Amino acid sequence: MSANMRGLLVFSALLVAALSQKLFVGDQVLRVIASNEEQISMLRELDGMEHLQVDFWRRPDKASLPVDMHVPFHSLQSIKAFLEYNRIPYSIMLKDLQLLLDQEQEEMKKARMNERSTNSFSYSTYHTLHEIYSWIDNLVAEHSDLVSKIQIGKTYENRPLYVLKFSTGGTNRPAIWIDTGIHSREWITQATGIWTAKKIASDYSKGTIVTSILNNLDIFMLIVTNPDGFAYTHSTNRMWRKTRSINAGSTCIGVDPNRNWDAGFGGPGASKNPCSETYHGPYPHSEAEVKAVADFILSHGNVKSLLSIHSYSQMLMFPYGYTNALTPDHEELNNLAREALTALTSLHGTRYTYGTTIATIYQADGTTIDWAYNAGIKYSYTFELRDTGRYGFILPANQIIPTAEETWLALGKIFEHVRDNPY
Ligand code: BPX
Ligand code: ZN
Repeated sequence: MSANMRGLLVFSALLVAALSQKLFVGDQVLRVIASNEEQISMLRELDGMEHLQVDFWRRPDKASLPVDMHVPFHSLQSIKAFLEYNRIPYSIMLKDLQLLLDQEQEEMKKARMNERSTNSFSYSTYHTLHEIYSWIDNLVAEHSDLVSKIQIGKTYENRPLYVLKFSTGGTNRPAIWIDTGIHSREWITQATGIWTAKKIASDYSKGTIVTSILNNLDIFMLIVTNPDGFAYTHSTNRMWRKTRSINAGSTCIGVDPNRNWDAGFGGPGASKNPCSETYHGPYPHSEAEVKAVADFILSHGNVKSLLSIHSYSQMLMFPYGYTNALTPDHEELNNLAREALTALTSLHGTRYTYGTTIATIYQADGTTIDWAYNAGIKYSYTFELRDTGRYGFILPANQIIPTAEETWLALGKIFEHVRDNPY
């Protein structure tokens, strides 16, 4: 081991020991190219095996899509031997996850600034829950004629769930719902949500597309949809995805909030194993965070579009994920996706794929957008933001603004379509 590397290890340990952060020294992310169904099902067997602790960053489904798996240092030898023995080709995407996490922490420390106004906030940095919640209060204070904060409920650990409402009046206008961060480790999504909310608030008075949108529609944004998980990604385990609820009869914590919705709940595109990252939970809407959103949207009764933002993979998807059946609105949703992505790509050349969830990424049961669509919300989409796996969930902070800017162009096309196609 070089002195340099030893230094880094000591540095990592010191940096995070104070916060009792889980370390990922020597952990790797492998990109696995399965060539047939048999290999796919062998990979699937690894899901939720407690001793191996394989964490799928992109899950096995179609042989055409690579599988990305985060493998802890302690099981690297056996996983690599397993892949080689079964002649499943792989490459190393990230050769030491902790090095990337150390860089991310350093950048966050450098960027600490005063947080008294949304203008001095650093949009090109990742932030803690506390910082985001005070930023929300600042935004509301600075635009009190346009923006308000609604508490729609509390999390399992009793944190408030805050929705930003952008409205220029009317009574229960047709509305667009945007949620980011339902999977807590997808940090680019909360960061994009923050930038987007600031953009909406500051563009309104400028006579832009936002003006005509907000003269017709309300926009609701839930920026930290999974606050317990998000706080945990900062305090303890950067790679946490699920909620933080205790599972009866298991030592494993948390439910996948994007498998917990009442739409195809419990099917094969989710896991019954509480130790899996896609555990669907004991029953639909068992998670306080999911129930709060579902209740709010249903009681509002006039939501016309639901946009649920994830990362990574660069995809724009629409229902369904739980069945191969196409919706009656397939053509329209598909055309709008294409139009939105033409706009997105025009800015930085970022390429997305699009289509139904099941055809584009994999079968997923109990997802937000399928529930929304079945609840009558026609324009229901999921974005999978940058990247395609080079950095995965640890997207460098210098990509926040380019990501938010290009996503904004796609959102604009969807907003306009919703405005111009009342139903
Ligand atoms: C997202 C929305 C609806 C159906 C599927 C998705 C893909 C999403 C998931 O499996 O819940 C992928 C991700 O964003 O969670 C990334 N990941 O697999 O960790
Ligand atoms: Zn996700």
